[in-house]
This record gives sequence, structure tokens and C-alpha cells, in this order.
Amino acid sequence: MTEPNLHGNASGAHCSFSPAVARTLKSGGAVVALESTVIAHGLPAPHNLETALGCEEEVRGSGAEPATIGVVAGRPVIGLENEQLDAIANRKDVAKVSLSNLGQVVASRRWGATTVAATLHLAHSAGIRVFATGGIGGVHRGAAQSFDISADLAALARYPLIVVCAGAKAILDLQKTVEALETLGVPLIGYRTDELPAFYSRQSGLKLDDRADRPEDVVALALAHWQLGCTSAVVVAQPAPVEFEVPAGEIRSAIELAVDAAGLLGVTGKQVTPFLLNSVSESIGWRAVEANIALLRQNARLAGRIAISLARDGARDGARDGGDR
Ligand code: PSU
Ligand code: MN
Repeated sequence: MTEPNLHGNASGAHCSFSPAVARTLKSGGAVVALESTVIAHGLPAPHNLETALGCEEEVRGSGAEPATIGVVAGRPVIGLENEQLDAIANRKDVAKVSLSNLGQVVASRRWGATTVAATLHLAHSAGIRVFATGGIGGVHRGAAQSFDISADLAALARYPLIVVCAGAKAILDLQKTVEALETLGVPLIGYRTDELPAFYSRQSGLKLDDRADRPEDVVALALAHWQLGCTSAVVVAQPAPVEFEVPAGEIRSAIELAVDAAGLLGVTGKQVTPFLLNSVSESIGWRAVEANIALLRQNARLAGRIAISLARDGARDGARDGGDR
């Protein structure tokens, strides 16, 4: 592991970098950040490790360098090596790390799997501009009472990365999630769709105002957003592959059961999302896992293509603007 000072004040000094990621960042190449909560807490073994490696292969297949992010014995790592990915996938003591406990996990030298929020923070500090995930967190059902709103939304408002996802799971209140992103000034772009995808399902019934059909269109929009001085993320929502999707009608009752069970059992805080995700996967079974894997890989592939396009256009715009971007 080397520790370069990469990008001005976003030094990444508190992180370790894999040699491949450090080299690519230094040369202005295309890098895609990947989160690790989905590996530790989102998918069952052995599919979690296989999928983590599969997503990295998808990014490489697009010509970009993957940087899976996590915390190894108290050290944030940008570009986990295969043995570290294996440990995150299989150890029983890996904390779910968001922004509120990243410092605590580092101070206590624990292992951590980073959510979208913590991955955005670390990726940004490393100078990475593109990130692929499955589903972003959002506003929970019943948030009017519980105030349960994912830190992912606050992080999306704060960090200027392109985030490729399959929308958000219908365990959330998707309409309120869309409203919250608008309030926070975060562009939400459908990728080859006019509708917000709902993770396993390609459709949510919620129309989106903006759409892109090519990686270059995403990059043009994001560069315009940032050049205007807007500093948020740009969320790109790509529907799950048709052959793997589970239509919304087939999931509705599983979600309602999961939400009711969480209420009855008094599940709160960080446990809510993993509890709901597990309950829904248990009801739907293997098809849910299969859809999850397929959409993660598809998002990694698209993020790779976007990163390649951004490295090209960003370099050209950077030269025009005197490189101060
Ligand atoms: N949604 C999914 N799968 C996941 C997550 C969300 O479909 O694995 C994970 C992501 O890491 C996301 C986190 O950042 O859950 C959000 O958790 P919370 O709602 O507690 O902020
Ligand atoms: Mn929460």
C-alpha cells in the first residue's frame, strides 16, 4: 500500500491506496469507487465475494480501474486487495460504517464496510469522481414519525461524484426520497428510462424530469453542474436488466410484511435497512439475490464507461480552464 498526496486539499492522507488505484489517480486515469456494505451486509456468502470481484471485473472491462472502499483494522482503504475483500465478505466483526461512526471505527481499529455515505466521503477525499452501487439509502416509510432518513442523502448533497445506482429499494418511501433529493439540489437522472427504477423492479410509477441515453450525456450534465459551482453528486438511476427484474407487484407484499415486522420488533437505527433488506430477500428467495447481483454488475459496467468519458472530457475542460478544477 502506498500513500500518495493526490489532489490538493483532498489529500486522502488518512487512507491507504492500492498501488493500481494510486497509479491510475496520479495519471488522471478513470477510477470507479465501489462500496462494501453490500458485500458485508447486503448479499449472502459466497455470492458476496464473487459479486465484489465481479463488479471489479465489470469496471476493468469498461477500461477503468475499480477502487472498492472499506476500513481494514481502523485504516480506510481505497482499492481493497482480494484478501481484504475476502475478509470483509466473511469476517463476523465488520461494522456498517456511515459518516456518524467512521471516526469511531477508525479510532477503535475495527473493520468496517462503508455505506454509500461513507464511501462518497472517502472516495471524494481520494479525488475519485465516479461511484457505482446497487441502491442508495433514502427516506424510510413512516419517516414522518421516525425521522429515519439515510445519511446517504446528506452525503449526496455534499460530494461531487457521479453515482450510478438502480434507484432505491421500495422498502423506502420512494416519492419522499425523490423530493428530498430535489430539496438538496441533487440531480436525479434516469439512464435510458423516464421513470425512477425501484432496484429489483424497473418501474416505480414515479416519473423523472431528466434522462440520459449515453455515458457522454451523463458526463456533459455533471460537468455543467459542477462548472456552475454546484457541488452535489449527480445520481444516475439505471433499471435492473429486464431478464432479472422482479416486477413491483410481486414484491409489494414482501415489503409490507418486512416493514410491519420491523415495527413490531422495534427495529431502529442502523439495523432498519439491513433488517428490511434481509426480510425481503428471504421472502423473494434466489430471484432477489440474482437480480441484486445483475444490477450491481450492470451499474459497475456503466460507471466504468462514464469514468472513461469523464477522464477524457474532464482533462480537456481542465486544460481549457487552466487545470484548476
Ligand atoms: N440499499 C440496498 N442494498 C444495500 C444498501 C441499501 O438495496 O446494501 C446499503 C447501502 O450501503 C446504503 C445503506 O448506503 O444500505 C443505507 O443504510 P441506511 O439506510 O442505514 O443509511
Ligand atoms: Mn436510518
